[in-house]
Amino acid sequence: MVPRFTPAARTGTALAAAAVLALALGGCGGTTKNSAGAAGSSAPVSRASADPDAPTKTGLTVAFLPKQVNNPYFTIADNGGKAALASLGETYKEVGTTSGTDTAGQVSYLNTLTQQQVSAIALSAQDPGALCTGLKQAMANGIKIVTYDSDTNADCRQLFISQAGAEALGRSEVELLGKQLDYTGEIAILSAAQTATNQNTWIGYMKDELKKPAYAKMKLVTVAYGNDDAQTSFQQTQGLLQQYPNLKGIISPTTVGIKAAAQYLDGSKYQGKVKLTGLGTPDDMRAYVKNGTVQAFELWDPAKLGSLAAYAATALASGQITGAPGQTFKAGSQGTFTIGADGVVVLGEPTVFDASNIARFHF
Ligand code: RAM
Repeated sequence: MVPRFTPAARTGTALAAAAVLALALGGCGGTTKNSAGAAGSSAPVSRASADPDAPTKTGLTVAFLPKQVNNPYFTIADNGGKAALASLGETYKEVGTTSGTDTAGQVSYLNTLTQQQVSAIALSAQDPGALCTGLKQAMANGIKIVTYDSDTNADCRQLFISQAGAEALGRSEVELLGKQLDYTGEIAILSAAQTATNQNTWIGYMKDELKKPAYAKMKLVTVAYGNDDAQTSFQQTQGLLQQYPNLKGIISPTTVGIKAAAQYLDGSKYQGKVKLTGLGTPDDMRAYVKNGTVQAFELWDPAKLGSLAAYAATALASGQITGAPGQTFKAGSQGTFTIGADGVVVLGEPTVFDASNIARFHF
């Protein structure tokens, strides 16, 4: 896949690459491994020693910068962060763009937060490299950076709060669809933005899963991009079905995409015939499970993801952790979490929703 960058994003990526090179030339040694959900890495973020017993600082401001502010998924996630910060007595704010493909907009919101000297930023990145120059500048100014949901390159943040193991997520979506198709037929993926780190990581694992002998009769014909925009995702679904008349299934690893695809299938002759799975919220998908448009899909609890990001940001800003693997921090009623390789913290296992359990979930 050749990623498409906006001119601004391209400039950002080039600057980021230059910054990474400068760090490498500056003698910052060590290598880090690319792990589940991490976008790739080069020079590690410098990590001073942590004081696990340091008191939680008061008066902190943690800013959430999601991929897209008007995406219901991020409303739930960021409200989870807001509630966690309220329980700690810290200040929450949220800023961001209304488009999932406005990388230049995300960079500009980031730079404003740096000027405002917030204590920490929780970011869901539209692109793995484009924000790196700004993120490194923020970190140089003492601002702690936690990515959540969608990572940057690992050297551009202290921690990545991953919704679930990226590999398991990618493979399980293929498995969910395979079961429904008797492991036979043409399938397509309806993704979000072409540069989205999280979707691209999952798609990488989906393609790998499809190489297994069990999927020899299943063929991925294309990956379409709905940009986390309802209308674009709807049109892309329509386009897929027109272009591939033998299409038997669609995986949409985005809450906006799967909802739009379900909406399209529901009103079409393909309803129940073309299978759809992916990542959706139970509230969005309830009606489609009820009427048979969708059998099963999965997700984690977005509010818990946002909450965990807020606790992690607070622990970083308080000096209790620095982002090094093996360090632990407390996340209120969610318990204690351990930082893994490359500064990745995993929320937990996703839930598979179907007619048997969807009534129990409300988000
Ligand atoms: C969309 C966004 C988000 C992703 C979810 C599943 O809302 O693309 O990044 O994690 O779907």
